[in-house]
Amino acid sequence: VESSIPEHMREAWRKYSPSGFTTKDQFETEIVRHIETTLARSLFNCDELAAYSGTALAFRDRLIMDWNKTQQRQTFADQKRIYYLSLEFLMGRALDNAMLNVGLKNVAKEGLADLGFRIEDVINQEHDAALGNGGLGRLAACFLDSMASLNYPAWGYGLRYRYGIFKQEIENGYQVEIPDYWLDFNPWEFARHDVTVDVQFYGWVNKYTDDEGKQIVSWQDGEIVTAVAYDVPVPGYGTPTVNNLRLWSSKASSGEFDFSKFNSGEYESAVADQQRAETISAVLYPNDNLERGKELRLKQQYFWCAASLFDIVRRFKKTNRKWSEFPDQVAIQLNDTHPTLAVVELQRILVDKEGLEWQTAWDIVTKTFSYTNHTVLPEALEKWSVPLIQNLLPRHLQIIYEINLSFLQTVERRFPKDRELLGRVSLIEESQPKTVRMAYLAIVGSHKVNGVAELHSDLIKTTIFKDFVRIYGPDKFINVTNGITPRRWLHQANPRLSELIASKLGSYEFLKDLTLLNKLEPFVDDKEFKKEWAEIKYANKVRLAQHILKTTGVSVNPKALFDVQVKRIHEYKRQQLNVFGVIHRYLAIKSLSSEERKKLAPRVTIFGGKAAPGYWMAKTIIHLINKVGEVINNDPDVGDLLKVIFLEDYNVSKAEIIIPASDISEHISTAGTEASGTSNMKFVLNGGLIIGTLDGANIEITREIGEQNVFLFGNLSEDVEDLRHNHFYGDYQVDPELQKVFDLIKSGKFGDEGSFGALIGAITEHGDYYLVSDDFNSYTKTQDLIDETFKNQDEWVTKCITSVARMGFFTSDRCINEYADTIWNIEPLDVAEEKQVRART
Ligand code: GLS
Repeated sequence: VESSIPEHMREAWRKYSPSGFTTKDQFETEIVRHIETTLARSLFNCDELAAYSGTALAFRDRLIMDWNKTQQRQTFADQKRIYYLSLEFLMGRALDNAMLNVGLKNVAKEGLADLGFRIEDVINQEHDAALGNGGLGRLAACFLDSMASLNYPAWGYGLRYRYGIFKQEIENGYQVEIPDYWLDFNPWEFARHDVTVDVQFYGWVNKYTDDEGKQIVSWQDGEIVTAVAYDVPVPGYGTPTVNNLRLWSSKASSGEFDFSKFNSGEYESAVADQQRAETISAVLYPNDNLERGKELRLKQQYFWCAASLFDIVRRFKKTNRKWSEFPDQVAIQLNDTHPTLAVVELQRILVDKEGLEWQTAWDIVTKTFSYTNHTVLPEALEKWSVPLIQNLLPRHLQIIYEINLSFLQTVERRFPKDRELLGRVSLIEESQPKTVRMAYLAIVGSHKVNGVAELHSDLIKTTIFKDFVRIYGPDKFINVTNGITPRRWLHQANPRLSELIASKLGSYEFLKDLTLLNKLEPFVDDKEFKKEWAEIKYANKVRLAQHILKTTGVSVNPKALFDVQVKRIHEYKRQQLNVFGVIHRYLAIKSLSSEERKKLAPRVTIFGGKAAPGYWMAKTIIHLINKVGEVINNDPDVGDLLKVIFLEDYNVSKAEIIIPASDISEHISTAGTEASGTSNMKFVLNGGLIIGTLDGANIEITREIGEQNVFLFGNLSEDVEDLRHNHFYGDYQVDPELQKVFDLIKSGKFGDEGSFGALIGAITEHGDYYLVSDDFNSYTKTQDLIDETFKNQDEWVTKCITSVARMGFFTSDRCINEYADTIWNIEPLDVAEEKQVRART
């Protein structure tokens, strides 16, 4: 390619291509230039937001140079690429991450100081990129960070929602949702108005035989919506690799339809069409672990899958390879079932557009795709109504039926006459209306299926996907335990702890190889080290206490034990168990004399998390927490012994303040319901201990760090079924201590007896599906043990250090390497040469 360009042009290009700042002076030149020219501001009206914008633009320039080179390098290397399809990317803020990954945060800090700004204040100006709900979306963001840091040729594909997850406010104890319009100023994206894809909806299918006797299938009419690419640079840590996250935005097609309308005077309806098109990428659905089956959601899914597949196929075609080589060049990971239509779309492209034989095409498809399951909760498993698909995507429905037919024929051959099996595994559920079981379609269309923690991967094999293990054999189903990026979740969120660790280990190499943390273990008896460790935790707690005071008006004592539960509000995650435990503790305090109270360990219980706007029970739990807080925080008998805080609008940037400040965090889902959890890993990595059930990744965390360092409680997943059965058919009674808590709530102490009654009724009258009562005694006993253990600070700090030292396994780098080796079959790109060039300049 390069040789086709004349030497003098290349020379000029080389001479003038920017090299990017590395010194403080160069940084200041860049930031001032951006503030004065790009932003049209000056010394006299440069506020913190403008300083943020200038800094972001200066760093963006740097990233984009590396981004360009990375893309060229990957094109020349012509290796297999991984495409990560996710409807959610919960990225959080980008500036701090960019500064740390590029390695120029100190330069920026000093430069900003010269210009009169504190770097923390500047960083705090940034709006979170919140294109996700919770763990699933944040996992995708951690994966992008790891793929770039490990130099994998990887692309993320998602939707560019105009509104991310709503902003949560608490009014009179109730959650209120505020739209999250985040695109006013977003320096981290590049609009590619030249990279567009026309996506078709509705219409009808025309099948005929052409003059040569060939079957032709064409999807006709309907409406066209255009997808426009927006590219977000994803910098790796300590490497020149900057990968790409491509987000699609919808707009009305500029094709013939609109023009004819404009010309015939139908101005209004043409504008309405435009708005309808733009609605597709307008808003993120705010449900976590819940599926609702809305047409607009299906439109989002197809729009994004079709645009991404078109883009991937277009890139492959430029290499002039045979179709049979497609799976050697392309791996596509389905993040949950949300992108499953991509399977159908690739089959459609290969058969209808490229003219491949059905079976040849299907072999390519199944070698290309793999699928990650993130939940066993039945209410989260996607099932799309057949009539809905029929109307919106008529050709895709035909293809789904054909896939199903040939799949069922294979099953029939292997298991003749097992009619029930056929009914159970059919991609079509014979309900009213019929539905397509998307998880089954994803399994059939993939060569590997993985769960996200050991227990979860076992559970999917023995429960929801049992029949498929019989059909395909066990090797298709594997485990890849989740991980988190230590760059954001240690180095960025807890810089002082990261620095202390580096001082002991001799370098920051552990951020690239987290298993090096094990070299900390010998220091558990080092007094000076332990003292510093404890001081850092205390400083983090002071910072959180300030945040709590500022946002809630409640003053908390940073010397108290900070007990944190932050995650989406969901019955299965059991925030209700936590708040009932808090009331139990309150009753205990009230029953003591003031002398006895002095012996108690003071505690601050902190909650945070959003409830899906339509999830009434979850909202009621938030309301109860806030009302309980009002009573307890104002009861003079209690004082500092107990404070209850609900932090508004939990998101990625708040997590970065909250997690480093925790002594104990709660991961207390009913056993068998939380597929993995990832905040459990973040808390332990930041020197906090956890209380948890034997669920998800808690089990593996315990195995790694040792049972003596975890506060485990509650029933085991294998007993859940029997316990539930017993609620209805045994002589079952609610735990007596829990009953006292219920009595206090019902007395009206916290107001709103009506709705709180429903929370109680779910346990006392409707079978206690989440086993709150069964686990209550074990939970409160374990909390008492925590109080006792915390009193011995020396022992406590030993546990924390030991745990951090043993957390190496939970880096998302390990996780991505496992995906690369066992599922994607891709290799990282060699960047040694590029690093040398950089070192020389
Ligand atoms: C989730 C699970 O609920 C979490 O346990 C898991 O850690 C996460 C990432 O694998 O995926 N599934 C889901 O629908 N939302 C999640 O956070």
